[in-house]
Amino acid sequence: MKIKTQSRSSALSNKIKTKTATIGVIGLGYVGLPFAVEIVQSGFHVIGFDKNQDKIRQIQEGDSYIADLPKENLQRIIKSSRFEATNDFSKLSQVDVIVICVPTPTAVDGTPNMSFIKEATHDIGRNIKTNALIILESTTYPGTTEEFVQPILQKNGFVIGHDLFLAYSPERIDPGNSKFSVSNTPKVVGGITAACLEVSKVFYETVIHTSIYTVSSPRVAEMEKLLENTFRQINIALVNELSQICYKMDIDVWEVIQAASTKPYGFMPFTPGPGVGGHCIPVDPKYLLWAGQQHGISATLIEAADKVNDSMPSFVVNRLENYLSRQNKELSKATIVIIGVTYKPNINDPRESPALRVIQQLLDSQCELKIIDPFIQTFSVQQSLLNTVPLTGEIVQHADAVLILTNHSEIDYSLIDQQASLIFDTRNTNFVFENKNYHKL
Ligand code: SAJ
Repeated sequence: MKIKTQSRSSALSNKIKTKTATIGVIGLGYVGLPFAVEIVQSGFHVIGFDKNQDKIRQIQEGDSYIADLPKENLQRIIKSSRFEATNDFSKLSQVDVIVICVPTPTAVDGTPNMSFIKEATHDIGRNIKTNALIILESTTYPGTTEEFVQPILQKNGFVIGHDLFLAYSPERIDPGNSKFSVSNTPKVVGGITAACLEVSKVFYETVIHTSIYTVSSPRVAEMEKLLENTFRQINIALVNELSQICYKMDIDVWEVIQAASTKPYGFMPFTPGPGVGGHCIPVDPKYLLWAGQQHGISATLIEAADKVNDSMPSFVVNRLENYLSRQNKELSKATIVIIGVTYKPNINDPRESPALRVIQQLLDSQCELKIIDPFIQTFSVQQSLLNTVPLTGEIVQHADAVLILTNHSEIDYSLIDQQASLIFDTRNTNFVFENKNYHKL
């Protein structure tokens, strides 16, 4: 068996090294589609799979729905005829390597929703050929690859590590980050067997030319991703809680963080804000919390951090109300200009954005809102569809306050500084405000 396995995995490695392997990517979202483009650009034929026919159509029309993927790049790889997007999963029979980049949401009670990984794995099990490599990249609870994915593939008659290879490698896509991309961010990989690890290492070295860090098992790789993002969630909660204490003690929390950052070792700065959004930081720690609970350990630190981060939208609204009352204005009768809907600056993604929770609370308080976000035209807040409007001097002049929730670079902050009667900046925006009624978190 060992010799045959060796020849099978080296045959696959050779197909990868000679770029004659066909690569499949399941899930063409903010992780899968840019990765598929990267793989085509490194010389492979790629088939992108997604259940969403609209996405397939948009891709075929060269219309990129991913802010980090310029449509010119997408159109170029489509013209190269080395990329096809399809929702015909029977074409999985044509691929030698398949990367799974499907969503891994959590239910309201924090339970992992494995339906997307389950469906993708069943599609693969029904169609994939022998000697193929499957790599799960979706963030998930430790044990998923070995205890959830592997058994489904084995039920289709495969012997993992012998006639099918399986590994886990966490995606490290940072939306909006122009410095770090797939091709220059180190990749962590854990294989079910040594042969699985070897062939997945060859894949990443060939495709993204970045340093590959191998670990002893998929669950180590699954767990390290959760550490990466739970580390962020807890440290963001720390500075959020610090901002609440500093506010009460009339201490500038930003000055405190800047001073602490002078320590050249043992400290890493995070910034307070209106809360924590996106599809990673609010979600990934819940997998760690859930995994701990399954093993009788209640990860109280993660729960406490969630509570602090979740308290920030109300903290922001209460402070805004406080600033308005100093001008004898009532929040319920106020017109507020909101700057920024997305969960972080210079991207077009509003998912889980704390701005949505602030906006909801202000709407509940009967405020009139003028919402500015150059990256978003319409968005929904609890069943109601809202529109953004362009920033104008008139809108700012007639408002009782400007609330900066997401500090996109292209916003005209000087206009706000000159015309606003009150500014509450929850992001310590990189602009020197001279407005006499300027407050920051
Ligand atoms: N946030 C703060 N204070 C901070 C940092 C972030 O309030 O100091 C808020 C942001 O405004 C946002 C949320 O937290 O609402 C998440 O921000 P993020 O910078 O963590 O951005 P994400 O969610 O896009 O996280 C991704 C992650 N990438 C992957 O999971 C592959 C994360 O691991 C990256 O470290 C992060 O990008 C990054 O560094 O930008």
